[in-house]
Amino acid sequence: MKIGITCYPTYGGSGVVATELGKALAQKGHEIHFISYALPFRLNHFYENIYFHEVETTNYPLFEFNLYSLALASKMVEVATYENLDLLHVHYAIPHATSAYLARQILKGKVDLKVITTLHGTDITLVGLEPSFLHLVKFSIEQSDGVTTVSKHLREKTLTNYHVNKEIEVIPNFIDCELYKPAASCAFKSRFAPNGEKILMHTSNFRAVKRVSDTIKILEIVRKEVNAKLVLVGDGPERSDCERMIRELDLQNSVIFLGKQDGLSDILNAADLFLLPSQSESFGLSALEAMACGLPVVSSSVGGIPELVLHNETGFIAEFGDVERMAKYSVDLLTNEKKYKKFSENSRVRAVQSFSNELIIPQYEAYYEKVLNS
Ligand code: GMT
Repeated sequence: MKIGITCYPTYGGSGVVATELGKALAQKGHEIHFISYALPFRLNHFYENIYFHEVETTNYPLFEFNLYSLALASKMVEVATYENLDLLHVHYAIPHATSAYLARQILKGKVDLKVITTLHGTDITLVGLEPSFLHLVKFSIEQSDGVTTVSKHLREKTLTNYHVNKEIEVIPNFIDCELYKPAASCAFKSRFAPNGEKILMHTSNFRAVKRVSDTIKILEIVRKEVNAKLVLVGDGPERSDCERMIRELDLQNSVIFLGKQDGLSDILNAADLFLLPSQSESFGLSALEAMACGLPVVSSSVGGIPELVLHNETGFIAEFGDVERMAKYSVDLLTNEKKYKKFSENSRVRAVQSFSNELIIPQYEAYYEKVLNS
C-alpha cells in the first residue's frame, strides 16, 4: 500500500506511535509518506520505503496567524496526487483530521483518497472539548472513512463526549519488544545510584496532566523506608515547578533530571520501578515502554491505564492523587524480592503477548484493507 501519515513531529505519544507505525509498515514493504512541518524525531536516519514531505507555511504580513492547517491540506493534496496514495492516516484529530477532510474534498472525482483518523487522547479529552474546536472535531471524526482509538476507554469518551455516529475500532498502542527489552546489566545504573539505591523512573512531556510533582511526593514517602532515587526523563511546562519543589523538600541529591532523551530502552533498564500518576491518560505508552523492559508500574487508575497495567500482577494502580497509596505499593515491591521478580516477569510477558509490534501492526493493515474495500 502507499500510505500517507500525518502526525506531530515533536516528542509526544501520538507522534511516537505514528512514526513507529510508519517504520514498521515500511519494513513490511509498504510505501510510507510522512507529511508534517518537521521530520518526526524518531525518523533519525534513512529508512527504506519512507519519504518525508515538509509542510511550509507563508509568513505573509496579512496573516496574523499561521495558516498551517490549510498548508497541510494543500500538501496532502499534492502528495496524494503525485505519489498515488491509497490512504491518508492522520494521528491526533486537531487539525490533522480536518486538513485531511479538506484534501479529500479537493481531490473528489480525481483521486479516491481514504482518510483514517487515530485519536490519541488529549485531542478528545482536553483540547477537542474547547468550544472553539468541539464542532470541528466532531465533524472531522464523522467525516473520516475510518476512526481508531488507542484504548476502549478513549472510544467510550469519544462516543459520549461528541455523540458521534460512527463505528470506532480500538487498536491499542504497540511496542518493539526487541528494542525495548530487559538488559542483563545497565551501565547507567551505577551512575544514577552509586550506593545501590533503588531507582524510581518517570518519563513524560511534563504537562500538568502528567502530575510529575506526584512522583516527587511518592519519592519523599518511599525514602522513609527505602533508600531510593527518582530519575525524571523529559521536559515541559511543569519542570521548573518540579525543580523548585525538589529544592524546598531538600531532595536535590535524590532526584536526577535527564531532560529529553532518545535511547529510552537503555535508560529504562537502569530503573527498578516506573511511576505514572497521571490525571488523564488514554493509554500510557510510556508505561508500556517500561513494561517491555521488565519494569513493574505504579500508576493512577485513570483512562485507559487499567487496560494496560494489571493491578497486583504487572504493578499497582491507585486513585489519581493518592500518593500515599502509590508510595505504599512502591515500597511493597521494592522490599519484596520474590514479588518484585514475579511482577517484573509479568510486565514483560504482558507487553510481548498483548502489545508487541507483531501483534498490533497487522491489525492496522487489516483495518486499512477494510476501509479501502468499503
Ligand atoms: O500524553 C501526552 O500529553 C501526549 C499525547 C500525544 O498525543 O502525543 O499522548 C496521548 O497519546 C499517547 C499515544 O497514543 C497515549 O499513550 C497517551 O496516553 C495520550 N495522553 C493522554 O491521554 C494524556
